[in-house]
Amino acid sequence: MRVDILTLFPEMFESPLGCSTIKRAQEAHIVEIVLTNIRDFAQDKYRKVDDKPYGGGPGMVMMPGPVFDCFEHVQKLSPEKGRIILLTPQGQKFDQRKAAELSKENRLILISGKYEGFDERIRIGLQAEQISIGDYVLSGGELAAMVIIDAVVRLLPGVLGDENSAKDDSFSESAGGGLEYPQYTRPEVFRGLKVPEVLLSGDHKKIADWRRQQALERTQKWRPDLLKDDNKV
Ligand code: 6GU
Repeated sequence: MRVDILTLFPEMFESPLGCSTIKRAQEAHIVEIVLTNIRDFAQDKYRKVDDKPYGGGPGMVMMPGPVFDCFEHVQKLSPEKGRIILLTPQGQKFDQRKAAELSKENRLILISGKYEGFDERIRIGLQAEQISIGDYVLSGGELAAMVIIDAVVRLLPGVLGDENSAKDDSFSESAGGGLEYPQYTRPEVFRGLKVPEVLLSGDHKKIADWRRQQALERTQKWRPDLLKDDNKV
């Protein structure tokens, strides 16, 4: 997969993309992530990329010119058209289902801007789909882009060491769209708390049944909203 990120703050991505799972996925050439600075496509000598909103009001709005020029430059860097995503709190809410869907694409083009917003002609002209990561406002789309990349990249074949380890994730199909079952590792007793006997039994059928039951119980208790049909992954 190729991921292009258009941003005013490419340096924000260095650490999250340069560590751990995403770093390894890039080194293994499973994903290629390319950052492009929108400001490099500013059209005046002050490198201006935002301006006051027509009609008045607070804050600044991303100008269409630099974003369009940057986008057109980036799109030509690879033959694949790509799925074009605008990061905005007005977007569709990102979830595990969307992560799985995006992980099937060959190319993603993520555009992050400042929170007061994009000039509307950017959304219309680029025919971008809008994605939000939740109902709160961030000061920019960068953190949202990183969240999406992390959730998507770990689903790409070969990224997680154990091919099964994304399968039982919370929200995944095998978790019934609910939360994951409880996990234990050594030691067998920690500060008086013992590992449930069933997990030491070696009875795989019993263990699978217990895990399913536990997953359901904790979902009912902690996230009953996930059990509604329209929330199923
Ligand atoms: Cl994608 N952008 C911003 N600025 N705020 C957000 C968001 C995105 N998703 C949730 N809040």
